[in-house]
Amino acid sequence: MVVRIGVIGAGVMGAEHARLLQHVIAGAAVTRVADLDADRAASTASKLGAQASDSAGALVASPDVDAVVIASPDGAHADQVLACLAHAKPVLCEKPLAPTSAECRRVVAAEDALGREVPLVSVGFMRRFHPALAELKASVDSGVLGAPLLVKGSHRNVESYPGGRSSDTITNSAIHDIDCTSWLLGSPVVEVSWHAPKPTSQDTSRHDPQLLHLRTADGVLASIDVFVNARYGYDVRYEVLGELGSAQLAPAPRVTVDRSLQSTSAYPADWRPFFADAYRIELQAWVDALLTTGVSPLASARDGLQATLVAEALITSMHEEGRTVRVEAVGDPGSA
Ligand code: ISE
Repeated sequence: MVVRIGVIGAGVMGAEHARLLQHVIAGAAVTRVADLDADRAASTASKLGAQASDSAGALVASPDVDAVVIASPDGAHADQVLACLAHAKPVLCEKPLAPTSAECRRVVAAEDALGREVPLVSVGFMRRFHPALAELKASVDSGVLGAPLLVKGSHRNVESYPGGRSSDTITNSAIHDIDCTSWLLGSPVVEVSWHAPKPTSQDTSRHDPQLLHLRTADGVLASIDVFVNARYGYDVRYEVLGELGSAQLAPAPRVTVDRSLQSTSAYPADWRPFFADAYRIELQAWVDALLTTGVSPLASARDGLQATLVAEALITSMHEEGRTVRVEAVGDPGSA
């Protein structure tokens, strides 16, 4: 059996997901592609041997689509997920589930209202499937570090999307660090504070870098720098410091070239090579679930809502001189 997948959004991530689903992921086939740019949808579909749909809605409704991947602009996510729920089709929505908690709550409420035993919504927090981060989490869970006390993280892009604001850095990029920190520690973020140095001269349109303090219910304090115009390379770092030890991601470069008294290694230009294994493992886990129990091991709609609530608290702190802001906890089903 093969899961027939429609991909909404043929930009950087949509095209990558479509390529993986068509040529790498077992048990999946891409049948439809939709994009606001009809030419881009047509060219992406043609390369895959799929059909281009006239709209996201048409793709979701199409009888040759069993499940949907959403990789459209963040502001379109919630309505497109709601369309998938209306057609009772499983959906993997790229992060964030939505940039506002109000939109996320609409999705959670709609999924709850279906009353299905198996949720339909998965959210693409792919770092949970990054082998090195999974090993880091295993170190924390094993107790070898003792009780975690501090987390230090860095999330650095070479250059930002044009036209982004300081809040977009939080809802679009730092949303990964928010989910990843809580997932690593197995404890929700309960309060935050936002800080920033003078902005880089490379992009004065937003606070960049930003420094995010996230405190979990277990009392661990995470300090994460997010720098979307770092220029030197795409770089993600994590260290967990516990009472008895420390564990951190090994440096990412895979190859070091030694020559002429130099030892050099290259940084990737963006997240796709850095997290290539994570995206592949995440997609395969989602498709495998669709072909068996349907119970997705990916992040849920509630995880998406929780991450966006933390992001909104950080934005509040940003607008209020970095004061500490409490984060509302997402309850169990039926309480969102
Ligand atoms: C992008 O959407 C991602 O998901 C990347 O992992 C992140 O590093 C980047 O900042 C986001 O824009």
